Amino acid sequence: MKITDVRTVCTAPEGIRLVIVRVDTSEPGLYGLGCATFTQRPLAVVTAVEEYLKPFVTGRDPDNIEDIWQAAQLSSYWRNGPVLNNALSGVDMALWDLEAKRAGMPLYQLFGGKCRRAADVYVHAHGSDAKEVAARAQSFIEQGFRHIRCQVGVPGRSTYGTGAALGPRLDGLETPGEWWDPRQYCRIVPRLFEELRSALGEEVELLHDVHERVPPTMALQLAKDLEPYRLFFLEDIVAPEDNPYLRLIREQTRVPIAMGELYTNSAEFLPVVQGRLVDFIRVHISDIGGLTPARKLAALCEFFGVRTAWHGPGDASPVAHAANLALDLSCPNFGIQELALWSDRSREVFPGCPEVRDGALWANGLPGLGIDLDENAAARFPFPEHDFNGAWPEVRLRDGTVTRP
Ligand code: GCO
Ligand code: MG
Repeated sequence: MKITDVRTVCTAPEGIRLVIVRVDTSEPGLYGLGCATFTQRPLAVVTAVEEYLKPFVTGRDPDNIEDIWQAAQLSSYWRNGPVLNNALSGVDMALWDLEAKRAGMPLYQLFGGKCRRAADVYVHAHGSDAKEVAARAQSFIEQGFRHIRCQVGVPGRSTYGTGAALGPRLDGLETPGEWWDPRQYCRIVPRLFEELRSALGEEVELLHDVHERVPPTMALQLAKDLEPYRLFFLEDIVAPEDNPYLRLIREQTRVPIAMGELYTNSAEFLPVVQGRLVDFIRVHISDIGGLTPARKLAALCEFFGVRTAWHGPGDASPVAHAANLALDLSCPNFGIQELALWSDRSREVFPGCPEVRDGALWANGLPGLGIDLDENAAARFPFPEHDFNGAWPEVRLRDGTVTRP
């Protein structure tokens, strides 16, 4: 058997740019799907797949997943960046999908079988003030969810995770941006969780994402201020570039730390796992090159007592979620799975989306990733034309300094 074709399919059923890779084989009707979504630079990934990976892997035996991964990664000499890793992930996930389809079993079975019946998920309750967040969280609790990420708008500021009203745009700059104030945010977040605990009680698990938006020592203070509210985890408290601060934070606070959606290579995640500096690893699987490296990372984490919490936002496609789920079900050190709920549009484009029930994600038991791609439906949701092909808007401090988004 040989790989006969590799191509990308671009679609945006939720308005978020997704890139899917389909790998065809010489066996009629046998193909695999993978996720190659880097939503801020999707067209660069498409070029990497179509112009470089397609000619590189066409004609190879799709059974040789590890060899193809290693050879493709080294073929660019310079490696480990998000564009090439996402492209590689598209092919890699598709090869695992193919392998499990040929074996006639779900991918989690090929990975060693289920350690649990389903994967607990967390969902997003975001709002412009604490009352709105509490109301959304309450409605999720009523729908059976037990883990909820809560984000609140900082009045008049461009806050991650909320579409809260923005203040006046900064003027006097060549490119006016939205304005952000880390101190104001650090004062508001503990008050949010105080209100949430009194509105929702102790039973529900609450999570929060700092999104690397505050300087390290301010983040440490925030973690200490949040201790009384017993979070399930506090995410991306620092940027990957500030990894060494994690030791300091670790020594001074008992808040569980989740890190890693921005990591793209082992030089970033290895010291953090080895030093037991985090409780949860939150790598975005396609950003490190797909399932082949993610399986190794999961196993590494197991020996260091670090649990998995694979990144699962709206810009991880349902194909990526199916890949996450294959690991969630088969890895003993699973912690939690992030989930962005799918509308009927996504379910139409991706038949076989995992089922969401009782606060968890359930696999459908079909061979491979268990998910398909309806290309006609996908074509009805082309990429949006605004936003510089996906690039994120600038966020700036009050004096105009550009800051992390
Ligand atoms: C999360 C994330 C995302 C990212 C997004 C970037 O869900 O934890 O921080 O929302 O911001 O995936 O494209
Ligand atoms: Mg995050």
